[in-house]
Amino acid sequence: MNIQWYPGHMTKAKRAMKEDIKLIDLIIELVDARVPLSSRNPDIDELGKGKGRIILLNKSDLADEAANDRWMEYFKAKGFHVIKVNSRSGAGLRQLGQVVSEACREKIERDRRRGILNRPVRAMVVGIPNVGKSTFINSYAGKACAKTGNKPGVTKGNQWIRLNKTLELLDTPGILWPRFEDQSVGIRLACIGSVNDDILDRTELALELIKFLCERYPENLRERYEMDTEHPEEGLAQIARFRACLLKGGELDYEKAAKLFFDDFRGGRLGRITLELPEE
Ligand SMILES: Nc1nc2c(ncn2[C@@H]2O[C@H](COP(=O)(O)OP(=O)(O)OP(=O)(O)O)[C@@H](O)[C@H]2O)c(=O)[nH]1
Ligand SMILES: [Mg+2]
Repeated sequence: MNIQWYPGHMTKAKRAMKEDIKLIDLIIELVDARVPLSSRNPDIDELGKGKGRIILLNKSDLADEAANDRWMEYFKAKGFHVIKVNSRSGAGLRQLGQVVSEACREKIERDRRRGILNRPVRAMVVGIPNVGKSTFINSYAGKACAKTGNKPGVTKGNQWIRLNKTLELLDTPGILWPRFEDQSVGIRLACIGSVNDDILDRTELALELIKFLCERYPENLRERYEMDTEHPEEGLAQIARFRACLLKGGELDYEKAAKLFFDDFRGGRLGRITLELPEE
């Protein structure tokens, strides 16, 4: 499978990010807890040199709890401030204020030495498309300031949101990178809905995910679709039969089955699943 999605607004967004980085103190990077490594944009480390850094392990409610703990340890060991959150419910966000002051301690002290009191911390919220940046901002602000939606590419331009006297957040469009060196990264990002899947072969993608789940989470497939997980190559047909996805002539509608399957997976209806682990 060759997965690629780099629409024009992302080129613009990346340029804007390079400009805005001069104005900010802190980068709040959201990663998707189901794919914490594949969902990290390799450009951020370079771009964010010298800035405070916080990683939010978002959508942790959709990921395997044991895996979440391992990923927390992984990022801590790399020296990041990291919090496990669910931006939709707000779980975990209460810790953020404290972590922001820790991550910006140097800046706050520098300000104090120069006699600048109470200048707000300016943070840029970054991450790949659909990872939950705008949802996080709304949840943290306690009101709907930023537009959200369950598809990639909802936010098209930068928007400053002034939360309170101590923190200002910059919402940014999710960006990918022009080429995935490793196609398994592209596949994982497509599975979680960070790549526009109208341009993809959804049935092929579904087969990839079914294969993985048959190995790692067979119980989840059995429970949801009564699937015979010994035969992953038959998995999509089984889903089509189980959910009665039929074409006019009575043949199986694989395209529809794949769509239902991804809706189930992305909506957490297959249970809590993590697609990659730190040591892999
Ligand atoms: N279950 C769950 N869903 C979440 C969480 N955070 C965000 N979502 C959902 O994920 C979808 C995408 O959220 P957005 O906030 O629009 O994502 P974004 O990162 O701003 O996306 P772009 O603007 O396209 O880059 C929405 O349907 C949210 O409701 C979370 O922690 N848990
Ligand atoms: Mg957004």
